[in-house]
Amino acid sequence: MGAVSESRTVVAGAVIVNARLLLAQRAHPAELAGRWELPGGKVEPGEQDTTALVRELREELAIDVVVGDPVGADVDLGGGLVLRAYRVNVVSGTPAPLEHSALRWVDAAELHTIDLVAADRQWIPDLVALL
Ligand code: DCM
Repeated sequence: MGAVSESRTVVAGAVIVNARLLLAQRAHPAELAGRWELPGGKVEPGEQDTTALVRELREELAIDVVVGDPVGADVDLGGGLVLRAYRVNVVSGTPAPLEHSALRWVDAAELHTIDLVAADRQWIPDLVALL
């Protein structure tokens, strides 16, 4: 029995290695398929953001990460969802697209040209500052 004002957080991870950012290509739903995002997913009720992001990146990319500082501002996705990004450092594994169509590493110039999902576009200046 949740309050009407309750919102659900979606966490996303900014993996940066050698001045390149890891992006993942969405496979679904149809309106987002083919567009690129910072990988992540929904925080479960009662779960911490950091725990959720570690879990999601293990499930989606087969990597273990340590979650760092937030990146940019929260983005209102509508429908009671709020999207939040964090820097993450890979501690083991090599990213593999277990749930995405593809992965790619982009530098700052490429980040401006890529077809990001709309919500993630708001972080471009913050991400460029980190690259
Ligand atoms: N989402 C997004 N940008 C991301 C990750 C997720 O806009 N980097 C959105 C897409 C969905 C919702 O969050 O509306 C839940 O994501 P998913 O379908 O991956 O669980």
